[in-house]
Amino acid sequence: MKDHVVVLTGGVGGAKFVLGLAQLMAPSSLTAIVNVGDDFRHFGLHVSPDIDTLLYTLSGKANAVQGWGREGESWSFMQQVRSLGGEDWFALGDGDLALHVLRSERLQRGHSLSRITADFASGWGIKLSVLPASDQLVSTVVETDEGPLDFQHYFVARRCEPRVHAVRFDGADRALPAPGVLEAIGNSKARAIFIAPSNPYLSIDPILAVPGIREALSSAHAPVVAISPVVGGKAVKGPTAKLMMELGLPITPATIAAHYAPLLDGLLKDERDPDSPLGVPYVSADTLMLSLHDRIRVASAALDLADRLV
Ligand code: FO1
Repeated sequence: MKDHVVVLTGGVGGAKFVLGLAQLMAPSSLTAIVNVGDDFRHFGLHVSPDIDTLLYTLSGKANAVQGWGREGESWSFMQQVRSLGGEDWFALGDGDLALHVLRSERLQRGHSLSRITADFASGWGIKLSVLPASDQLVSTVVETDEGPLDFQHYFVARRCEPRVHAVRFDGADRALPAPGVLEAIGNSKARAIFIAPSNPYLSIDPILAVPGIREALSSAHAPVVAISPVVGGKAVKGPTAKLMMELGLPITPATIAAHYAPLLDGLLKDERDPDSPLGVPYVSADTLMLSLHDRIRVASAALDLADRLV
C-alpha cells in the first residue's frame, strides 16, 4: 500500500493541516517540508517561526488563539529587554527562547538546521519527519511601496500594512534542498504530496524557490494536491487575501490553481467558493479549520482526492 505522504507547509494554516493528517496516519509515513523564508536573526539568535509553529502544534504546545508561540508563555525576558531599552516589536517568550538559544548555539557549532530540527522534534516526541526546505538561508523579502522589507519587519513590525508589488527570496539560488527533501518528494511509494493551505506567496513559494524542489514535484510519482487557503472569498488568517488584491489577483481558488498550475494534479477548494473552471481536477469541501475535528475532515478530504487521482 502506498502510504507515505509529504506536505509542503508554512505558517499557521499549514500547521493545522499537518496536525489533521497526523491524526489519520502513522507518523512514520508523514514528512513535512517546512518553509524557512520567515527565518530571522534577532538579538543574534536564529528564529525559525514556521518550524517552531509546527513543532509547537504537533507537540500540543501551540498557542492556538495567537497562532504562533506557546500556550501559557511567560514574558520576563521581554520585560527586562524593555527595561533596558531593547527592541520589543518582536516578542520572544521565555519558553520560546529555549529553541532559539539552543538552535543558534548548535548552528554556530556547525550543526545543520535539519539535524537540529530533527533533534527538537524527537525531543518532544514528534515521530513524523519535520524537514526544513533548506539548510541554507532563504530570506523572504517583500518589495513594498516603502521599499524592500524582510518578512518579519513586514509581517510583525508593519503588520502587513505596506502595499506589496513583488516577493523575492534572497539566497534561494544558492540554497540546496535539505537532506531527505528530494527523496521524500521522489519517493515512488508516496501516496500523495500536499501543498498545505498556507500563504502561496509568502509560505509556499520560498519552498518552491529552492532549486530542485519544483523539478522534483513536476516528476513526482505521487499526485500533487493543493489545499486552497481561500475560504469564502477571504483567507482565514494572515495577509494572503490582501496580498492577492495588491498583486491584482482575484481571491478565488482559480487564482490558487493557476499559481501552482504546472505542478498540480488536483485541488481541494472550499465549498463556499465558486466552481469556476480551475484547469485541474478538484473537490469542494468545508475547508475551514477551527477545531481538531475540522483539521481531520480537511486532511481526510485531501487524502480521498489524492487517492482518486492515482
Ligand atoms: N508574530 C507576531 O505577530 N508578533 C510577534 O511578536 C511574533 C513573535 C514571534 C516570535 C517567534 C516566532 O517563532 C514567531 C513569532 N511571530 C510573531 C510569528 C511570526 O511572525 C511568523 O513568521 C508568522 O507566524 C507567519 O508564519
